Amino acid sequence: MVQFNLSRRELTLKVVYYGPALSGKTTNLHAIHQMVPEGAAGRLMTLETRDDRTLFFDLLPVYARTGSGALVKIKLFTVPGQVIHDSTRRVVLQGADAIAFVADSQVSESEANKESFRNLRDNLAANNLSVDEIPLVIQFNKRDLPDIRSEAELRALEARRKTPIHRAVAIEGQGVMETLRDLLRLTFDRLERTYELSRRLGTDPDEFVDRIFQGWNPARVRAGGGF
Ligand SMILES: Nc1nc2c(ncn2[C@@H]2O[C@H](COP(=O)(O)OP(=O)(O)OP(=O)(O)O)[C@@H](O)[C@H]2O)c(=O)[nH]1
Ligand SMILES: [Mg+2]
Repeated sequence: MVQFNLSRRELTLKVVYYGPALSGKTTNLHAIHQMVPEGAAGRLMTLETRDDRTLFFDLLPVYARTGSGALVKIKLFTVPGQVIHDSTRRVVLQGADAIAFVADSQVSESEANKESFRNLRDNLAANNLSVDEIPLVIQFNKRDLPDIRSEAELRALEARRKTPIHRAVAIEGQGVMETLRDLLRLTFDRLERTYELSRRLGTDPDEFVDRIFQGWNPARVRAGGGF
C-alpha cells in the first residue's frame, strides 16, 4: 500500500508486473534497469532458474525527486508466471498500488493470458483489491514475433475494456517506458483523489511523471537481451 513518510517527505509505491509464464515481465525490468540514468535505480534483484523462469520475484527500486524536493520511490516487482507458483503471486501482490499486466501477443498464448488474468482477479480479491479499482494497464509484448494477435483485435479489446493497452517489444526496450509512464500517471490520479498527493508532495501529475522519467533512454537497451 502507498506509504508516506511525511516528516521526510517520501512516497513509496509498489508496482507489480503480472502475467503468464514467459510473457516478458522480467525482461521489462531488465530493460528499465538499462534505460534509467546513473543513480536513479537501485540494484536489480532477480531469482531465476537456468531456463529464465522467475522462482520467487524480481525487484527493481527506482528513485526520483520532485521539484519541491520530495523523494519518490517506486518498487517494481514481478511475479513468477508459472501456474504452480500461485501462493507466491498472492504474496507479491500484497500492498500493490498498481498492476502492469504483461500479455504474450502470440496467438498460441491467448488462453494462457486469459487464465493469468482470471488468476489476477482471484488473487487481488484475496488481498481485498479489485481489477476495477486498482490502476492497471495491459502490455501486449513480443510484437516482433510472427503469429501474433492482430492490431484489429487489440483495438477491439481496447474499445471493450477501459484498460489502456500498450504494444511492446520488451527485449528491445520498445513500449516498456510508455507502459510504466501511463500506469504511474493513472496511479497518481487515483491517489490524488484519496491522499491529495499534489499538495503533500508539492507537485502536480505532469511534473510527477516528468521527474520520474527524466533522463531515461530506451536506446540504451541492448537489442536481443543478452543479460
Ligand atoms: N521475441 C521476443 N522475446 C521476448 C520479448 N520479451 C521477452 N522475450 C523473451 O521471452 C523469454 C521469457 O522472458 P521473461 O522476461 O523471463 O518472462 P517472464 O514473464 O519473467 O517469465 P516467468 O518468470 O516464468 O513468469 C525470454 O527468453 C525473453 O528474452 C519480446 O518482446 N520479443
Ligand atoms: Mg520472470
